[in-house]
Amino acid sequence: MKTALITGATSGIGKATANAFAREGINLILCGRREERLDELKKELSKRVAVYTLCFDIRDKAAVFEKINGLPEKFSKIDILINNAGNAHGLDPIQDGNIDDWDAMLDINVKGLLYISKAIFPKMINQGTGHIINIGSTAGKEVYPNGNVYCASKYAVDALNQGMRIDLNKHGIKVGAVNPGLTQTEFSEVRFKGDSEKAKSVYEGFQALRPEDIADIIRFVVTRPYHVNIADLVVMPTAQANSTTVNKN
Ligand code: NDP
Ligand code: 8X3
Repeated sequence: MKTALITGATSGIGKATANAFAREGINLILCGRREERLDELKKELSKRVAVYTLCFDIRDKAAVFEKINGLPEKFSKIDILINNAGNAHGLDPIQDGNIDDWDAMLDINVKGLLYISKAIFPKMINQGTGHIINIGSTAGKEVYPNGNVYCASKYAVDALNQGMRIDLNKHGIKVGAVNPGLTQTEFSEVRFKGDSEKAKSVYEGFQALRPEDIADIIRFVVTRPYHVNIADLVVMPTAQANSTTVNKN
């Protein structure tokens, strides 16, 4: 049986992926900051697979290494890493951007992803096998108005996805990205700092992707034979043509 570590498993795409993996019989290490949600998920998914939870802030470098290096023997072999934790903070013209928001996006979406990956690389290299999936975004393929620093963080994920694939190639480790378009999760709640009306309006007038749609694709990606690596995949709602063209009625 394989084991997957999923960051940002308490909500949205990460949570849906945890559910999809449990149905696939993949054991789980679930990460996030909201302990209660991790506990609930563990209770539910333990009916199907072995589940271990790690509660920490991905920005905390020491905590990342302490938690990953302290995994119990049963969970110490990690076959699949889903680098999913992340959010947008704010949607402002760059000249009006909030520096704390910039720090949050770069510290979580880029540096946090790097810390987690750095803690797990040695395990996968020792095993001579492993699969890393980086959750990028359409925002990492095309910049949109006011997206500036969030887009930069996702362009960085795109670059890191390519860099990891090149440097880990000789170790037999698969690396690929899944880049979603508009997906209805808690993403916009976080971006707009709890303004639920504003968050809801992002997904009004068209059928956005559901987190389960992305989870199903991630499940497909990790269940391909070893010699098949889906390196970079972009998925949008049918109503979305690019970052700025959405068919709303
Ligand atoms: P959610 O807000 O629903 O989920 C974000 C997850 O990230 C939560 O589980 C949260 O857990 C975790 N997280 C955030 N900050 C931290 C932190 N500092 N330390 C640890 N965990 C953290 O959003 P999504 O599911 O939509 O987002 C998941 C990924 O998908 C992100 O990388 C996002 O950029 C990407 N994405 C989303 C799209 C969308 O339209 N929704 C489209 C394209 C990409 P907790 O708060 O418990 O720590
Ligand atoms: C999330 C998609 O377009 O809201 O990465 O930035 S978008």
